[in-house]
Amino acid sequence: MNDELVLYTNPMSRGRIARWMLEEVGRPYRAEILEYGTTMKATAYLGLNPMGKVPTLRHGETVVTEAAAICAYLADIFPEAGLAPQIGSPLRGPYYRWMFFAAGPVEHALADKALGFIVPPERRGIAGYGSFDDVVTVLDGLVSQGDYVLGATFSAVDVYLGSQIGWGMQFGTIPRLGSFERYWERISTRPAALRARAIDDALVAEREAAKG
Ligand SMILES: N[C@@H](CCC(=O)N[C@@H](CS)C(=O)NCC(=O)O)C(=O)O
Repeated sequence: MNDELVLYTNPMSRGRIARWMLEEVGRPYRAEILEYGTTMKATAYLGLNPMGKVPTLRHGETVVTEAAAICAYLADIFPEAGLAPQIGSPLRGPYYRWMFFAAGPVEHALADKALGFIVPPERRGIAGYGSFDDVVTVLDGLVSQGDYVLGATFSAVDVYLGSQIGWGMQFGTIPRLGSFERYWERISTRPAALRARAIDDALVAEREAAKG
């Protein structure tokens, strides 16, 4: 059976989240670097991800798109990495809860923030995330109650949600609250996170050097 892991990514993209997760899992994988507007929109790649976006993970014949789904898939398919609570564990509910909260309301809220879109107060009932401030308040409480989202144990939800918080602070779409800074410091200094960042940073540097 072909069970090769291939990450389709660009070093300046959410593909960094998937690479971090792959490094946490610790299995060999190969990365294919795609370019914005060209190879990402080529017919061959649209067959894998019709959105023409990165990241995409291919595991043998299985194709997974969406950074959150890639994190959840890898955690489940490689349980020995200990990155997701087992089904039946009392932590499985909170794990789903915060993974989906991060992939839906949080991603939406941060994208709207970056685009300068503010939900009119009288329409908050329609927006799944309510208001940007509500999302920040919930996240502040979440990362203040323990070392990780699930308390004492690091999991795939920290890779995904943590990336949104960390890169949100870097891009100025999320406030630099003390709780966020401390949480990001805790998770982004993990060996797997450092390895992933070094690989993508080196790819960015190579591309800058090639441009001259
Ligand atoms: N919800 C998707 C978002 C993916 C996404 O928007 N990726 C951006 C890079 S961060 C992209 O590929 N943009 C290229 C394009 O839309 O042409 C995920 O979480 O994977």
